Amino acid sequence: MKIELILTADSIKTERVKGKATVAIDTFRATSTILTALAQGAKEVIPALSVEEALSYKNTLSDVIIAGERKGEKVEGLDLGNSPVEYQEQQIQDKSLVLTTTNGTKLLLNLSSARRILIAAFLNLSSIAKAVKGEKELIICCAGSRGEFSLEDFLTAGALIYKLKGLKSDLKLSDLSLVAYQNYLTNQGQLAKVLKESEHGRRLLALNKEADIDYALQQDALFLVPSYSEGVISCKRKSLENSF
Ligand code: 3SL
Repeated sequence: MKIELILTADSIKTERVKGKATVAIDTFRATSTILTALAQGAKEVIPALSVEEALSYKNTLSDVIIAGERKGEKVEGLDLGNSPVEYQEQQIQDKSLVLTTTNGTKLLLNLSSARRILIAAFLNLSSIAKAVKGEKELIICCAGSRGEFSLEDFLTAGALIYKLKGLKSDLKLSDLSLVAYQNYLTNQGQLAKVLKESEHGRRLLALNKEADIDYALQQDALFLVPSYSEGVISCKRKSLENSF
């Protein structure tokens, strides 16, 4: 299996991902939030680029929750922000969640030409590794932050490669994938410390969101393989059996 890595949502080119199997990562916090909502029984998650677009779903969908952030904070008028720890099963179950975030939703929309788009974070790495192990080529796509590299996404990519190495012996890593893997090996015993010192970690700490960081760093707390297709993220119910 050949593995490539793209560092930011902004650097995804339609032609590069067209027809390919991809894994989308925005560990702080969009993909962690999406996984949490689906684990709590959300029917589907619909990424929206703007707050206006997200709110428009109130008129077209019943049983819908509108959520999202700008500058890390819940947008006024939305039902929820982007803090996975604030999501409650009673509120989410059987609802459609429309989510608009700064980088994560852009990542998914930029991947639209891919053949397969799976949603990953530390929370579901083993499930994702098992789901992609039969692919000949895989592109791991990180959201990054406002067009820049983000360490938490890079380390999540490295951790996914680590899991894949445990399942397959024939990995051909691009140089970036190799560095992500090596960086994960170096830091795997101190992820919380390293990531609380990172730019995104410091920004979340300043917003009193440390609980989101600790939550998002729980490896394999969820056994979900959500995929994004035709504008909607969904998850086969069967794969929810082992969650929590
Ligand atoms: O940009 C995003 O998609 C967000 O996940 C970033 S934040 O942690 O909510 O600020």
